[in-house]
Amino acid sequence: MDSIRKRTAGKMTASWQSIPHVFQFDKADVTAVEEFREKYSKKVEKEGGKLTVTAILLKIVAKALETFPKFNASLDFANKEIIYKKYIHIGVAVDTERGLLVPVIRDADKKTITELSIELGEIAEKARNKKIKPDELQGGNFAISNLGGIGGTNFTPIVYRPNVAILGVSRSEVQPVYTDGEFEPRMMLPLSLSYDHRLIDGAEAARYLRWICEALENPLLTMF
Ligand code: CAO
Repeated sequence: MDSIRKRTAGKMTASWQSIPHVFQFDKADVTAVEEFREKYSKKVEKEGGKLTVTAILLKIVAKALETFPKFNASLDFANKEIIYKKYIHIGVAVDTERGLLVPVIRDADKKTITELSIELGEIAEKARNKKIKPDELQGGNFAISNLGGIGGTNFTPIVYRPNVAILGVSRSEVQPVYTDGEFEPRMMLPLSLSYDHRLIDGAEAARYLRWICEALENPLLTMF
């Protein structure tokens, strides 16, 4: 095993053995998000970023973590304490030739979608070019794992300890959705949420994931 495989193996074993995982699934209608991406991709490109679904999700998830502080917390199980974080740092799973790396976007809530697009592109490139520093892989409170660029209808990522949840993103596709007596072609994004049932209850997880779906469908909701 090389150092990355050893690290991944150690972290995954520790997480899987200590966290009672539950998985929640949902689907977001991202037809409007795709229109937005198409409309503004050139603008973000001019500033040096790629307006991807992951960058948009970073913005929405940052707001979701603010709204649902339990998902931005960690558990000190020995002392039976919940540690609520006052900052929003989000890890993003990056597929590299050397294996999985999870660089962290710090203070995601304070950044614009353009800034997040630029930073995501930069850290993913650094991770792939072996330029990422150890401290850039640490300190995340929540993580996003997007396998949609590769494919698949759904999956259940493992929560990265000491996080208490992780969002899995699968491939969006056009599906017939029944609305007002008719089927309409809509772009649907399958999402999964893996969470630590010691801290988070099923109803809270369902509400949190629904909130993310509704925010993708109607971003004004994030401003309440
Ligand atoms: N549904 C459909 N298409 C998607 C998609 C999704 N959910 N996510 C990405 N895509 C498409 C993009 O639109 C892009 O298409 P174009 O080249 O035609 O524009 C292509 O897939 C590649 O996307 P990207 O990588 O440029 O964009 P991103 O910012 O969304 O993703 C990153 C960045 C780092 C998340 C991704 O490159 C990656 O490494 N994913 C793998 C993560 C992983 O290994 N997870 C498993 C960890 S175990 O939990």
